[in-house]
Amino acid sequence: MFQKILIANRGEIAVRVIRACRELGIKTVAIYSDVDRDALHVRFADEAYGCGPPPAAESYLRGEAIVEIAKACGAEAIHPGYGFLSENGDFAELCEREGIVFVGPRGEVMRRMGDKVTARQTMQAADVPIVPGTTERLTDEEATEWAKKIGLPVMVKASAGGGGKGMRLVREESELAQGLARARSEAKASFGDDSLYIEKFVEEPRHIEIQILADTHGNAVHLFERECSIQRRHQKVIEEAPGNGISPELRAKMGAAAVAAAKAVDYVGAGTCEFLVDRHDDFYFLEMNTRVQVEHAITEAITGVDIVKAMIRVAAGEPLPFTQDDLEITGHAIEARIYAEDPDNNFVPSPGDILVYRPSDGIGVRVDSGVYQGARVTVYYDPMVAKLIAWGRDRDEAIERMRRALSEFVVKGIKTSIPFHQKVLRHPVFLKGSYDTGFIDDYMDGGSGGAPEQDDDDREARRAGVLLAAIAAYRRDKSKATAATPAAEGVGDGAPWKQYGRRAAMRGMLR
Ligand code: MV4
Repeated sequence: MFQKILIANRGEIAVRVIRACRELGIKTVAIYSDVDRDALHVRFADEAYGCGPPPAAESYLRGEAIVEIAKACGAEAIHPGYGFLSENGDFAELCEREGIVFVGPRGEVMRRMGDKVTARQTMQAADVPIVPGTTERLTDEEATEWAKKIGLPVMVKASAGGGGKGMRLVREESELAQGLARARSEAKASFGDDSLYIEKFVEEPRHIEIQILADTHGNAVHLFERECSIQRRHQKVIEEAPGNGISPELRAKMGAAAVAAAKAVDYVGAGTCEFLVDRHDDFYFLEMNTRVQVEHAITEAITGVDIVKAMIRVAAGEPLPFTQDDLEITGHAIEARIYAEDPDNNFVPSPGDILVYRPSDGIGVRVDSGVYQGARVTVYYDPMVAKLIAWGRDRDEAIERMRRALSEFVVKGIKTSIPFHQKVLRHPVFLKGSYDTGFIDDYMDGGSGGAPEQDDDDREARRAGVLLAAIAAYRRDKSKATAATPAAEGVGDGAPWKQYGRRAAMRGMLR
């Protein structure tokens, strides 16, 4: 096992990795930019070194400087967390050349998955179902021909894209030329690569992803699925594990597909296969994330597996300590990503000093924070300040715990997304678990808190029908369930964190 690891990241994920290292008896090295000198991850680490000015390109993205720090302080491995250098194949190879273990798959594997056309070819060869469409880089003429062959609507996607960047929906033949031109110029500007491919548009899909773990001895397992359909502008807001209404058969099929994907590329470490699931329960590979993900904690909650420790162990050459048959799902977990954003003002970032910070606690609650009372949230990095994870024996209990935990969570000095989470956690469609990736646009006004965005009339009408049915079903369920769930309504209502703040202030607890 390693003696010392450098964590090439900041915030809650750096703290998460440091915690895993501490349990494994590994010394930790943090790096920090000039605005992060007093950050939580620096306080948690055994050693810390400055890596440059605030912009990430001049600090957390300086691969060569980071490898030099690792070599100078005697760290044998680098854990990249998520974001920053975590999916940079060149950085993984730089580490390898310099004799430092990169905690993750080989650079070649990251590049293969990072390029979506190559990823689709790889998955097709491994018999993993992909969204029907093309598996080559297309000229405009080829794209037009294929769009007609596949049948509209289609998605035009950038091969270098992912996560919703460089993507265009084309519903009519007359929109095709413009869709192609826009996707191509956006891809060129964002990625310096304007290769495009086309997929059949999957209507009202759910985002279901499978967590995998693989070691250097040829073992690969899946840790079941997470449902991440509650997204706003391709940013996940709430995730749950397991997914809603995923049958054991579908789970087994998707798990086997994800393991086949991992084996096809000799994957090592933690990874995630993202799938779209349509209303017939057909599933299609979208992309593979070759890093630990923000939402890994809900999988930890339902499996008991410490994913970050596992990825460090396999990076050190140890075999996975369990087989697929050892793994099972216990209960249900939900994560709310708490962002320093103002949900009443179109989610604009809300930087500032955290004047009061009292995270939730108690049975079934986990908080992974990147901040503390007195810390400053700057505009330089991702505005996620904490993850709140609630576990329950079943989904209803997880929801009740999440509502209770959201009502306890106190953050003052900056705005947070907590009030938005409280609204989602009370919405009948969410409670029913019958949502897809359109949830926030269709039911939460796109999250804007204002007028609903213009939408297809037809879809609106269909949605209205679904909503009325859901509310009726919710009322029926609730009248049946009131005895069992007396605190379901009311706990998270109003603005309880203000009450907590006021009471605390009256007791003289606030400075
Ligand atoms: C799609 C799709 C429908 N059909 N591809 C968005 C992010 C990127 N990972 C892929 N995305 C989508 N690709 C086809 N062929 C719908 C989406 C999509 C989506 C996917 C997952 C989670 C949220 C989403 C929100 C809007 C669109």
